[in-house]
Amino acid sequence: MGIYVNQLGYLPNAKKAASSTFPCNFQLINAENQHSIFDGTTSSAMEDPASGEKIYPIDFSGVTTPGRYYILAGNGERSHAFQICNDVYEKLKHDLTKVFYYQRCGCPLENEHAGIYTHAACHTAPAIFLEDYLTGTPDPESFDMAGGWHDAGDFGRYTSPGAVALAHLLYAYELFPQNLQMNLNIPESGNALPDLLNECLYELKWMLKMQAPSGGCYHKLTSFNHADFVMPEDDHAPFLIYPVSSMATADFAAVMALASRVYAGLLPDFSQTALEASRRAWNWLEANPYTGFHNPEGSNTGEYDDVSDLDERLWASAELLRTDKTNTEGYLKRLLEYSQRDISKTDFGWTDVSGFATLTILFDPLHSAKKLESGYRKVLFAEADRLCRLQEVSGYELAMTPEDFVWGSNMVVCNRSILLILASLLSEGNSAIHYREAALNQLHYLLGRNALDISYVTGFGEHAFKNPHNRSTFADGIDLPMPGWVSGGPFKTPCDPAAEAAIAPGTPPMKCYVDDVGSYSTNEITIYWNSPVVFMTAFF
Ligand code: G3I
Ligand code: 9MR
Ligand code: ZN
Repeated sequence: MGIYVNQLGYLPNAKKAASSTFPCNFQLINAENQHSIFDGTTSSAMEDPASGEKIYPIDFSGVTTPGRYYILAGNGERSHAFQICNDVYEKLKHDLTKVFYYQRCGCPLENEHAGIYTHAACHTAPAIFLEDYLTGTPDPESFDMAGGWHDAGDFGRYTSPGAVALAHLLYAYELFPQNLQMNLNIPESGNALPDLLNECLYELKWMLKMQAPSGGCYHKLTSFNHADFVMPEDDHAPFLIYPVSSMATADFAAVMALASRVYAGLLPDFSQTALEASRRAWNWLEANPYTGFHNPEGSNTGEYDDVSDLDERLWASAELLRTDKTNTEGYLKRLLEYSQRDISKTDFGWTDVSGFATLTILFDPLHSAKKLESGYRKVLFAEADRLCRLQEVSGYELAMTPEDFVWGSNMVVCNRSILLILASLLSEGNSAIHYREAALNQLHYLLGRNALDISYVTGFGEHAFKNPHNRSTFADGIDLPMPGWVSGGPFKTPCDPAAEAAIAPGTPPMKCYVDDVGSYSTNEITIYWNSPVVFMTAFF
């Protein structure tokens, strides 16, 4: 039995809703003085397929007075406490962004910037090619590949996931620069750049090292197998440069074009470097077909394999068309060609980046792809309307079907929120409000309005998850993880020993989650699960 709320809270002028598992009369109680300021009754029951629960929705949108509250039912059940206030997501936005600094590889994290979460420089030894490692080449050529962000709870650094995380962050900055000026207290703070761009630059500079002389980009830089649960500086396994893949190359081409644009007025030299790297990657793509990626026998680091690179090529062509005016016809030709293919146009994850193409086409002030705009608009609104319908039949106003709870389902939730935000930005009047509310509902789910009554962001909410599958969190001897991490979240077919032990077969998808450090398939953290939420909070 429970009443589930966004445990962080609500904006005063937004819709405010909660989910109860039982019908009741309820009061909204001021948590400071225990006075009741509102009373209401749950609405009629809804069967919620993703959680297997019968849900009785609660609405208290009428309350707009800032304060700290909880919901109290007639039977004595109460919800977690939450805020109503104007800057309710400010600190969240800051901490969600700060964790990218904690993922930095190749430099020490000093007390001045990292607080208690310090560690020595990690993974600074030169890397060698996988091929040389496998064949045991004596004295193999080695390369300085240091830098970038650790991908996740592991120490690997992978080109495509890095590009996707950067894309969420850089598009957020491009759309809402005024909301992303926060000081992150990182080594570069106080220079001429906003800290968000300082942090992204740390990853971008590393990513430039991932481009081979051919213009193609290496798929990943990892050890042969995942490290034990040690601090990063205690992991001394050799780091290996894996072969070039077309997926990595196309994601690289796209994100470097985007970066070239975002940094143009601020760091002209870097902007030029990024553009040239993007063009070289594009030329490689034009000369080379799809190349998949598979781990060699015996290796277990992330695969990030993709059966198609069309969506990546689509994104690269759209980005370059917008940014690079030296080959307009060449990019447009490919963009038209890929656009006609039967692929999604609305995803923002590592397997499917097509939504970034839609974003860049529809938000280009130069209208570089003018004749494609109406088609892309239609596709975007069709998907936004589908998501609105999904959340209308969900007891949690969540735009997910039971099948959508894949590994990292919270990313699916958040990327859907991004799509709804884009629909809101492209609409006016009541439609704009409608899409915005739907987008915000997804944040409420993430922060506690869900069947497990849990906030999937560390440090935010009375019942926030605490045990991410993250090597440094485990090995640092500090009780709590740093605040601001987003968990991967429920996975309908969990596949790690910790989750298999904790989750009974037949558990509904929304409940297939365990806050256990061992559960990599439900409770890991990654850079590209945090980045969409930075986008969301920057908008809200
Ligand atoms: O693509 C299929 C889709 O067609 C199908 O409908 C769906 C049904 O389950 O599955 C989809 O494939 C899933 C794929 O992710 C794409 O979402 C796989 O089942 C699922 O196993 C796969 O999980 C990935 C996981 O690695 C295992 O490969 C996660 O997305 C990905 O985030 C995760 O990434 C790991 C890295 O390997 C290493 N670093 C940490 C990171 C996070 O756990
Ligand atoms: O810790 C690893 C995690 O970061 C990855 O996402 C996951 C999938 O690649 O793999 C985890 O490592 C596990 C490995 O795959 C199997 N042996 C146990 C490892 C975790 O303790
Ligand atoms: Zn490292």
